[in-house]
Amino acid sequence: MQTVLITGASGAIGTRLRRLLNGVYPHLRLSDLRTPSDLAAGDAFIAADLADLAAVESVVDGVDGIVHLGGHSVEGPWETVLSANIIGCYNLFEAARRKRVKRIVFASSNHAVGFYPRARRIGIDHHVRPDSRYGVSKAFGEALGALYAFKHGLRVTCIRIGNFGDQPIDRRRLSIWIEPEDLVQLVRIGLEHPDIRYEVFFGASDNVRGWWDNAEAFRYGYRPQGRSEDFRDAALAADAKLPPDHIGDWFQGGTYCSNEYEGDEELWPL
Ligand code: 15L
Repeated sequence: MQTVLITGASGAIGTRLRRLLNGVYPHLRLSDLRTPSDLAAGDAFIAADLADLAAVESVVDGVDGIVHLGGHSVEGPWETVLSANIIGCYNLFEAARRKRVKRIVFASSNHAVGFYPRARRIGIDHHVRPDSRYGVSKAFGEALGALYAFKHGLRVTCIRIGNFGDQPIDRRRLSIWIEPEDLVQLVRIGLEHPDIRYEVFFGASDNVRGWWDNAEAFRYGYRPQGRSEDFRDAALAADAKLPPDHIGDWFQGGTYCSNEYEGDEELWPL
């Protein structure tokens, strides 16, 4: 990897990752709709709208690998999700194919499988169960990644990111938290490991309360260092202040599940 592009470079994850990846590859290229507020002299930044295929083609021209963080990062109206995460994701993969980019690491989300109960341990062989339009867009991105990997030969890694940050912020996040350095490990496996063709990993640190079997990531050498239990007391104290949400508390996706919920509780556990 000589030149690596980070889309969504102005977002919370993008801002952190570009600092941690600085110096790892000879050239980092950054892109987003908005210019990062902390852009340094010498940073290679190109503003682009993912919904504009021609603009995306010029952003990906000449890069070897892409970390695709761009798009809408929470639940939203269909038009927003459609433009940023469905059309935008398609444009990114299609532009990468046309410009012969070798690898893509796609920031998927736990919300692609949010409708599994917390009582179930799941692996990547479980069907997707999106908990939101946003989760559907992440399942779409994973499917698109498989198409471009198996049909067009790109090497694609999808990381179902749990909750990214310096520490887990509540009970649910004790199960799905990932510290920034652990996400960097997974991204680097996706960009560098010689055996990657198409893989899906769970983006989680070493969480004893975890719900996910991350055997594939471990097989590629992932060794998470973050331990959510180190922050248990603060996370549980913060959790005690949250409003009651028996639907959100039942499912892995939390409030993404209880939001707009009209399902049949008599069918639980699912
Ligand atoms: C996500 O996918 C979102 O991008 C982030 O904002 C959080 O909501 C996270 O999931 C989560 O589940 O905590």
